[in-house]
Amino acid sequence: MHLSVFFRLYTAMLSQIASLMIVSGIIFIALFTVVFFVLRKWLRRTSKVFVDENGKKRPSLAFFHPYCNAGGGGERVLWVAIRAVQRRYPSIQCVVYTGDTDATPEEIITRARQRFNIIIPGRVEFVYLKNRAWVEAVKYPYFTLLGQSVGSVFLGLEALFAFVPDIYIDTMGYAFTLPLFKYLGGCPVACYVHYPTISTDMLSRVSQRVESHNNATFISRSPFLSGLKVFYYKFFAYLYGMAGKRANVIMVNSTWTFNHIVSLWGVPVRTCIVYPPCDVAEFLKTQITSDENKPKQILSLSQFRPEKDHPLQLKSFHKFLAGMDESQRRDYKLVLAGSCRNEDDYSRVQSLKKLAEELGIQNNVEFRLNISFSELKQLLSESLISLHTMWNEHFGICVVEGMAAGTVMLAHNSGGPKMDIVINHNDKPTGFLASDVDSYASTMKQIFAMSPSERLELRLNARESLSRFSEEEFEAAFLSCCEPLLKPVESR
Ligand SMILES: *[C@@H]1O[C@H](CO)[C@@H](O)[C@H](O)[C@H]1NC(C)=O
Ligand SMILES: *[C@@H]1O[C@H](CO)[C@@H](O)[C@H](O)[C@H]1NC(C)=O
Ligand SMILES: CC(=O)N[C@H]1CO[C@H](CO)[C@@H](O)[C@@H]1O
Repeated sequence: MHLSVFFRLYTAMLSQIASLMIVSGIIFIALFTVVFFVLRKWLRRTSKVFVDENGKKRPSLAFFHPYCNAGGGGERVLWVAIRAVQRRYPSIQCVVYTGDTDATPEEIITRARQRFNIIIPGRVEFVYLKNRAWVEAVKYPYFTLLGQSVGSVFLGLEALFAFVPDIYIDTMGYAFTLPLFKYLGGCPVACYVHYPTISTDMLSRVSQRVESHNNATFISRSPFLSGLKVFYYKFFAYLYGMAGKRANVIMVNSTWTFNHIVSLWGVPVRTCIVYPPCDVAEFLKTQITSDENKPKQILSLSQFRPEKDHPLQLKSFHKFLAGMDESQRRDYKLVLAGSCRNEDDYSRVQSLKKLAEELGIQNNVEFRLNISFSELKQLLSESLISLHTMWNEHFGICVVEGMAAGTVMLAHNSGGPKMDIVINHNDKPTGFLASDVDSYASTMKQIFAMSPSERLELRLNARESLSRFSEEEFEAAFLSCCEPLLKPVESR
């Protein structure tokens, strides 16, 4: 008897609590929705409006590029994109969110002109962000990925409260700002990705417990901590994908990035490759003529870093020379040119010299360290073959440079050289690919055996193919990807 009373009281209390929770949940969601929409409306209403000389509102396109004054490859992309938009859609006002609070708009525009030779035809409006430190890695010694991402959302909020654009483009890879601008800002969003914040390579490295950069030994030693780290990476990759796939237009800078972004974000139909403009103007200045009077010289141009795989170059060259008699061998030379950044690089050079001696090719191999740009151009102009051996390089700007300068390219059959650069043009080859000592050695032989006129045809074709990486091609591809966003606001 007692028990059943107690039981009835108990169930009554439970149902009270449940209904209370449901009601408060509904109230919370309703309140949140109201606040969200009021905030969204208020942001847009109070935001700055640009008008033309007739007092008509000008649509705005904002670029999120907190380091717009840095002068690197990413900034070249930014300025060429702005110039392209201003030329095609003069009615659209371009805006840049920047954290370079120490530079005036004039200084930033002047630097773009001096650094990249890019003249911005119209006016660019700058929105200065004070809290750029929120996205700097040094602030987050642990959970760097998550820290920087949360930081970027706060920086994005600062940007959004300062100005609400009609279209938003992130050009620095802060994918978590995309949903913010899309939902709270209420505008279509696009992004240009140079490099995925997290890559599928990283995921597999952690799960195989390999020590590498940003590793800690105590984590890779312990299965439990490694497991946690894998979970953290997977969780982060999931969030990254959820944020990234909000973009209406996704542009990536290479096939490598395309593959990673498609596997993480999962929207191949909205993802397109837009090659960034490569600065090879200096190399294009040299005339390409017959190489019959050039010395039989192979040039390898790269920093002395382990992944560049210089030993493969020496071994291949050794194999190539192996079948020749002494008088023939004397004609051939391999030049390894590159910069030495530190002690490690320097000791690598020492061991490469030792390897050359062991192989007995030291008289045919020359090392040129820390050469100047004019020496580099000189070397390129007097070499017949450019040699590249790095496995799975994401892109390979040195491969583009070698082809622009008119050498016959022999690159590694993987990564960027295989997918993006040394590919047929006009159905004709633009260079050669190899993957091991045997294939490198036999391809060297094949190239030297070609007639100068055959090589000339290939070299000219290679240079012509590089127009894919020109500013004109970039502009055309960028505008055509963004047209679905830009066209509607232009005619509004
Ligand atoms: C794409 O961006 C990454 C990171 O900046 C860079 O390493 C790579 O070379 C770029 N690709 C091209 C085609 O420039
Ligand atoms: C090459 O340059 C680097 C940095 O400028 C310097 O530290 C290094 O000592 C130089 N190495 C040689 C061999 O000149
Ligand atoms: C950042 C870091 O801790 N890197 C370490 C990763 O593991 C290698 C090999 O043990 C170390 O040399 C690095 O210092």
